[in-house]
Amino acid sequence: MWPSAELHVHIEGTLEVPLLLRLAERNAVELVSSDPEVLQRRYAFDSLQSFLDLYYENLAVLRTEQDFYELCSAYLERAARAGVRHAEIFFDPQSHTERGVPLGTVVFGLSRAIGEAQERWGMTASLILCLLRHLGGEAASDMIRAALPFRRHFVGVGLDSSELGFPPSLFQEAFAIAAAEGLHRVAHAGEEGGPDYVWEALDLLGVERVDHGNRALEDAELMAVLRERRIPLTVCPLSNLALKTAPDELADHALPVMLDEGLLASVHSDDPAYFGGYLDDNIAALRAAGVLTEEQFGVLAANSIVSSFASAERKAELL
Ligand code: ES4
Ligand code: ZN
Repeated sequence: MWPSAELHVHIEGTLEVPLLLRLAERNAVELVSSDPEVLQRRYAFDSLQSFLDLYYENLAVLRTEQDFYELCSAYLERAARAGVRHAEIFFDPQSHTERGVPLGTVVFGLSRAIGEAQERWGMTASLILCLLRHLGGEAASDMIRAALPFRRHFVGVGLDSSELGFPPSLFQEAFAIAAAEGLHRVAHAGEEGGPDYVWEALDLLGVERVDHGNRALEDAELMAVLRERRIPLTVCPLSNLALKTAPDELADHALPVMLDEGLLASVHSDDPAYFGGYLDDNIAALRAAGVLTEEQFGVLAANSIVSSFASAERKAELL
């Protein structure tokens, strides 16, 4: 197991069925069923939107600081076992504030778990605040402004949720506010959207990293820019399979092409509770597909560390 950095995981997407049931009971939130098998069977999708519908439905069980702490602690413990030495964790504050959960409740719970993971396992982790595309540009700007009092709890801003119809251009003001605060900037692009979404994320939002980016391969000029500027792509193979944003066989995934083209790609888990696995499971599935050499797995792990926002000292320690 190569020491790695997890750079593309949504904390709300780490909500496993047993914890979902426990939190639903504790907070008196009614679920469609109390049978874990029935709930687990719903974790089957045919598109990004079909997944997002369930993801937003389930996260309604998260209400208190303790809930967010337990969610994040469980993730970090599992990630440590997967060889993750540094994690940059997405959270979707609008999905919580919209339901009346204060932002402080979310960030204090998550931050407490991160502090403990550092003490327990010497793991480093930080938070990236993700803006929800489907709520639009103005809501995104309002969210980032409302988050500034909590600035020390996160290192960057990201962009996620439904991609098609919500291009990066709508979020220029929010990302300009983030940039002025010295926050790192990343965005999901090229998952379902075409190369034009990746261009916009680079040119209009100034992102330093592209989440997914699979469809960048359709544009040779874009690939050259990503290669020359060393823009990382955080690739999520099991997510792509689950959401049908890649061919049905992992052996046909674009990842080997990305490496052959000299792109700075690394492997991540996205929403591991929903897509069938954590970082180690993604690596194991790629290994089973037999399309990457052991040396390339080493390159992918090193790429994850190089692509992170960890300090130069921390990167040197992990490489
Ligand atoms: C997501 Cl896989 C994916 N894509 C876009 N937004 C998301 N939020 C959580 N998982
Ligand atoms: Zn994602």
